[in-house]
Amino acid sequence: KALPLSVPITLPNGIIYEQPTGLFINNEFVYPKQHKTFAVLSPSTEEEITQVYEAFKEDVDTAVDAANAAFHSKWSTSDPSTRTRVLYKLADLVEENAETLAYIEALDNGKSLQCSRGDVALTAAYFRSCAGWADKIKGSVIETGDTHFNYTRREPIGVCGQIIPWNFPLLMASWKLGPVLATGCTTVLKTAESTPLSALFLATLIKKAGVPAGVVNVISGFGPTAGAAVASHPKIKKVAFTGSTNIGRVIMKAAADSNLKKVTLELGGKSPNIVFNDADVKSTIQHLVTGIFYNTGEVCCAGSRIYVQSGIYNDIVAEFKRAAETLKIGNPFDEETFMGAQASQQQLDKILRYIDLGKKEGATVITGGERLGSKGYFVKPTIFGDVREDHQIVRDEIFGPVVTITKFETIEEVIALANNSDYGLAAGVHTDDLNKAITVANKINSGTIWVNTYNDFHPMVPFGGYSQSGIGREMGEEALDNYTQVKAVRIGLKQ
Ligand code: TXE
Repeated sequence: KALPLSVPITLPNGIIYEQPTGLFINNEFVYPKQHKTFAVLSPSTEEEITQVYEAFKEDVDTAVDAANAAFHSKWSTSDPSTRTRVLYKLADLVEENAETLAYIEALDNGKSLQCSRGDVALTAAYFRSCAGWADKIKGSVIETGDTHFNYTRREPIGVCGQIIPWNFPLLMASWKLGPVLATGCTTVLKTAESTPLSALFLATLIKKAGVPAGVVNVISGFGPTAGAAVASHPKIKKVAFTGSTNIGRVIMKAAADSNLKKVTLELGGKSPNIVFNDADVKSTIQHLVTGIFYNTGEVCCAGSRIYVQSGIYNDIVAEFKRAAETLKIGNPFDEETFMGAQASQQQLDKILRYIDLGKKEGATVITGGERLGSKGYFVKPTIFGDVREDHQIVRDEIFGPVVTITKFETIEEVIALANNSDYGLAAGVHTDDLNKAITVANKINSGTIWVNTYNDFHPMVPFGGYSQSGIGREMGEEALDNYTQVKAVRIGLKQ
């Protein structure tokens, strides 16, 4: 029996909602050509939530054709206030459906409601911020003397392909779709295979907000098939990817080998979180906890390498251990839960493998170091001490609630330690001395530095990686640059 294009799902709060299962193309949910489906699991129960339809290359072609037709409609050339209006409306609709979206996300990704509610709030805030940008995209007039008149235009780049991960399925969709809608581009967005549900639900809101057909197309599917078809599509002018550094390389190669589409990448990290002797212990502990245990550590900019100055080291270790041990882990729908489940069996296995490796490498487990229970992908908050810089648990992105803690003496030493990484996504600095904070911030090789805070996002503050953590920026004015290109017009004037 064929899977319907939408199925009723009962959420743990008793609300029944209609979950779309098809591919969202031209503002309609449609069947893929092959009518194949795949299962979506709940990471907290390991049970199937529903099946959804799977896109392959031929479906990507259909979606790109829709996006291409929409790009050549009035959408990209009419008064930008049209786009402002739909973005404001979309932000309002996200807020009106906030609880449903938060529950879908917790069900599909396993994260706690505390986290998913935060994601929904940031999603609405980002769409609203993009609404404000839509009519503020400007070119310039360039003076070269009276013989010529020169001006530039910032034109939308065209059809985009966007590939997102499973750790923030809704929020990453908003970081991708916001600039598309603000600049007048169109897109085919592929969700991660383990978490397709919230973006499909968001698609219903996109239609309700008045986004014209074909502007946003959302497909569910796997990386090597649908994802690869997006990255190498000849009609896609720009690809935006968030995911692993390895697949980032694959995307860049596919872009180069096909049509040299523009590429932005938001990849992995191994971000240092530095605590100086003069830091306020209470608030710093809070930021260390948020840094590594928020969203079960499945955060690209997680503060996964903690460096503490010797004078405060013992206090911080004791307090941090205590804080980790009092965090509530478990059922994502329990209002008290801070950490829900890891997003997938694959992710659980990877984290447990690294915990094992850390023990074998000779590091000391200060707390945690094991799975919690046997049903659902739960891992105890884990702190490793006695680590060496060449340990793999200090070098590799684990993408879970696992952190290393190391003692240091001087500013110079900790800057060198912090920069001893292939990645460069984020860093934290905790100190009461602003001069020290700025000195360290200037010398650290990363796209974001948080001082006396961590994992602290704002729609106006750009985010992205140095080194192997990525190319390009999301949010802020910088995000718009990736979706526009500059045309220079030089006119010879009759003398
Ligand atoms: O990532 P993938 P995985 C890191 C994290 C995690 C590891 C592996 O360390 O443990 O990566 O996760 C699509 N062509 N991050 O294997 O494969 C895929 O379908 C085109 C950090 O899940 O990179 C999904 O939509 N697309 C990260 C997306 O890429 C392809 C978030 C991410 O999956 C593809 C996620 C291909 N050949 C993982 N292969 C972050 N920066 O936040 C896969 N995909």
